[in-house]
Amino acid sequence: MAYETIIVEIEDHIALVKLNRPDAMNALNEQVFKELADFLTSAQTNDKVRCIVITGTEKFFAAGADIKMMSELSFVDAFTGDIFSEETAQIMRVRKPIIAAVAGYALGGGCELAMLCDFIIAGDNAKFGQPEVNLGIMAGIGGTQRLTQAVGKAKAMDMNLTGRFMDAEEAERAGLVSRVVPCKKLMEEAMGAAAKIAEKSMITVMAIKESVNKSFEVSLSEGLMYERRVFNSLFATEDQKEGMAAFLEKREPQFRDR
Ligand code: DAK
Repeated sequence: MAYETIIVEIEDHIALVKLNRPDAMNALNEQVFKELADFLTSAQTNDKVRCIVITGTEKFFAAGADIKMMSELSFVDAFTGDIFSEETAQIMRVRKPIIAAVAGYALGGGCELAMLCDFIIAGDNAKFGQPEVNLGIMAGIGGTQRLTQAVGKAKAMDMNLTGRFMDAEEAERAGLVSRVVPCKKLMEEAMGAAAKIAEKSMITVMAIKESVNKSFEVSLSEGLMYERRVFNSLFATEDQKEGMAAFLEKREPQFRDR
């Protein structure tokens, strides 16, 4: 599939995906989600990709779903078309790690896309928000769910009901983002984090991602049991032997994803 709304570069086992609708502040339409889902699904089986970074520009990650596209939708269109649902499901099925590198606006569907990633690194000019309420609609891809899990009820209600934006500092304090760095250093930081992940055992990395995500779906006791079972299973890998041998021999491990 040739992409028009995203630009993909793969280097050193990192796929850098840039949202590319600059005239509309990277507003998300069906084409963007289809292209993103297509690439991320293909990355799953591409040995050249061990970690993915999704980003926008220095001024905007994405200013939300495309309001022009949505403005003419009827209830029947929205209900039967069920836009974005298959693509977001596909993105959720990606087992390789995905980092969102967010500078500037991440609003509405843009904030939700960032939250679909495994973690968010923010530039100090980042602004997060769920301003759908100003348009007479509400969040529809996790802005009332994932945001609440990330920042708690008080801030999620505040952001969804008032439509106010949260700056990078507040987002870090609230647990929405993992790190805040000066905007100019954002890509260096995000690519550095991706490089660290890319050098680990892919089996271990995918097991960790799956296990953390499990915590959102099941009770604590079930989650702990799941974690224990996966932990035990990693002792069947060559990479566990290599990782521990390397530590004891005071050298860098050479993981082979076996
Ligand atoms: N859609 C379309 N175009 C947008 C846009 C958007 N979300 N955001 C910005 N643009 C366009 C503007 O129309 C403008 O285009 P031109 O007039 O130059 O042609 C250009 O980008 C620059 O925007 P501004 O002139 O407004 O720039 P400012 O710096 O003054 O303001 C801003 C930046 C980000 C504060 C402002 O543009 C803004 O408030 N944008 C809208 C933010 C917003 O309301 N986002 C939420 C959209 S609703 C669904 C699930 C989820 C969703 C939908 C469906 N289903 C499951 C079905 C999600 C909904 C949303 O995200």
